[in-house]
Amino acid sequence: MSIVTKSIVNADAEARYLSPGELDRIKSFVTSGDRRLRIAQTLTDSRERIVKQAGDQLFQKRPDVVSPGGNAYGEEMTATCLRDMDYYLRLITYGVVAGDVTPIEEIGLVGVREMYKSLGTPIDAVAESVRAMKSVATSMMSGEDASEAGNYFDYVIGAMQ
Ligand SMILES: CCC1=C(C)/C(=C/C2=NC(=C\c3[nH]c(/C=C4\NC(=O)[C@H](C)[C@H]4CC)c(C)c3CCC(=O)O)/C(CCC(=O)O)=C2C)NC1=O
Repeated sequence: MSIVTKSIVNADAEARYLSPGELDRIKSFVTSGDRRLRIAQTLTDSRERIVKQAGDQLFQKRPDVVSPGGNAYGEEMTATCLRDMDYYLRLITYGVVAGDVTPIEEIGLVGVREMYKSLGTPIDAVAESVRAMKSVATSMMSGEDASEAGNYFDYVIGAMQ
């Protein structure tokens, strides 16, 4: 839910006008809109390159995951691993557009430890893949955009620690 919808739901539950604090938060959501949309556009346009380069970095850093016995060993499993990276990049674009990490959390982070544990996927290596995507993606952006975008990547990485 965006901050706009959330504020309206909260205010209406108490049959009151939006508070100064709520209006302030909505204002900052609106004024950061151009930046957030620009970031989402860059991530969307460059998704293939981001996933590919970050995947290469991950497999160089963690050759174990693509070696015999590794969770992403073999063409099909490696493709599934890259697909998961693409999933997280997509969820990050949702968060950036919403200006809120809730969609990332609800779609991709609730129960994620248990899920990867049951798949035998080392979650620290998934976190490493998101770190690599952050580095590739933010290198395509100006300083302030990079720092804003970085927050959403960090949120995902933090949830996987
Ligand atoms: C949008 C929300 C969402 C997420 C996040 C998601 C993740 C997800 N990753 C999966 C598998 C997998 N995920 C990986 C990923 C990796 N293995 C590694 O060693 C690497 C560290 C890593 C890549 C960075 C692999 C290799 C599998 C297949 C595991 C298997 O089938 O044994 C599966 C099991 C079912 C399937 O294969 O599709 C799910 C549900 N699905 C979703 O709908």
